[in-house]
Amino acid sequence: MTKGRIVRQISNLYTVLVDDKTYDCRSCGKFRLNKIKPIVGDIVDVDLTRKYIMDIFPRKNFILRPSVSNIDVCLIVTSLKEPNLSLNLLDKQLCILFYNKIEPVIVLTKLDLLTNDELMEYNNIFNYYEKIGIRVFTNTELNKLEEFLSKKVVALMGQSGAGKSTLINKIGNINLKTAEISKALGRGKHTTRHTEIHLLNDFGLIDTPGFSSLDISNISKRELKETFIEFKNYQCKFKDCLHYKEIDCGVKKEVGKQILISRYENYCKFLEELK
Ligand SMILES: Nc1nc2c(ncn2[C@@H]2O[C@H](COP(=O)(O)OP(=O)(O)OP(=O)(O)O)[C@@H](O)[C@H]2O)c(=O)[nH]1
Ligand SMILES: [Mg+2]
Ligand SMILES: [Zn+2]
Repeated sequence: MTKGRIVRQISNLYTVLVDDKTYDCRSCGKFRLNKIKPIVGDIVDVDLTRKYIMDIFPRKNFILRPSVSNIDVCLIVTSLKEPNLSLNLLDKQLCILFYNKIEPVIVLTKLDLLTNDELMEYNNIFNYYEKIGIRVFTNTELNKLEEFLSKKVVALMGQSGAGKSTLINKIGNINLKTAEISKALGRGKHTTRHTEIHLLNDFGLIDTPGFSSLDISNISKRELKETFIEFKNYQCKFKDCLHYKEIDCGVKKEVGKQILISRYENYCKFLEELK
C-alpha cells in the first residue's frame, strides 16, 4: 500500500499524487457501503497495481461546496460586479469556514468595473471585515497574496463567474479555462467542471466549480452565533443570548454603530433558516 494525496476528481475517477507522479484510480467498494466518498485533498492509501483507493486518512477539516479536505486557507473569491456583490452569500461563506475551523480570506475581483462612488462604498464595507480580523486582498495585489499563500494548501470558493480560475491563472502562471460572462444573466457560465489541486512552487491551489447555493442546516443556533466572530465582543444580559428577541442585548445595541447592519441582518436571516 502506498500513501498519496488526491489532487483531482472527475466523477468517479481520482488522480492521486504519490511522490511526484500521478495515478488515475477508482475508489474501492467499501466507501460506498460506509457512505463516505473520497474527495480532493484527501490523504489516501492506494493499491498502485490495481489502481484503487483503499483507505482515507482522517481529515484535518473538510467542506462540501466545494468538496475539499485538508486545506489551510480558503479564498472567498468575491466579485463586486458581474456577478454583483452579495453580502448574504459572503456572510454565509464566512460562517461555513469558521464553523469548519478553516481560515477565510476575502479576495475581491472586478474592481475595474466600478465607479468611484461604488469603490468608496465597498471600501467602507470591507474595512469592516478587516476590522473584525478577516484578511482582505484584491485580485490585483498578487505579490502580497502569493507571499501570504506560501507553504499553504489553498481552496477557492466563490460564485460562478467570480473569477476563481482567472485568479489561479494569474498567481499560478498556469492556463485554466475561464468563462465569458453571459451579459443577459449578469452571471458567469460554468466553465470549471471539476475540482483540482494545482501544485505550484511552494503552495497548492484548488480550483473548483462555482455554485449557486450553500447549506448551513447542519449548524446549530449556538454554533451559528459563534461563527459571527465579532459578536463575542459585546456583553448581553443573558449568557446564552442569541441576539435576536432578547432584551438588554449588547449586540443589538451596536447594530449600525460598531456592527455593520448587513452583518446583523444576515445573522438573523440565517438564524431564521435554522428554525
Ligand atoms: N473586468 C474583470 N473581469 C474579470 C476579473 N476577474 C475575472 N474576470 C472575468 O470574469 C469571467 C469569469 O471568470 P472565471 O475566472 O472563469 O470565473 P470562475 O470563478 O472560475 O467561474 P466558474 O468556473 O464558472 O466557477 C471571465 O471572463 C474573466 O475574464 C476582473 O478582475 N475584472
Ligand atoms: Mg472556473
Ligand atoms: Zn445578545
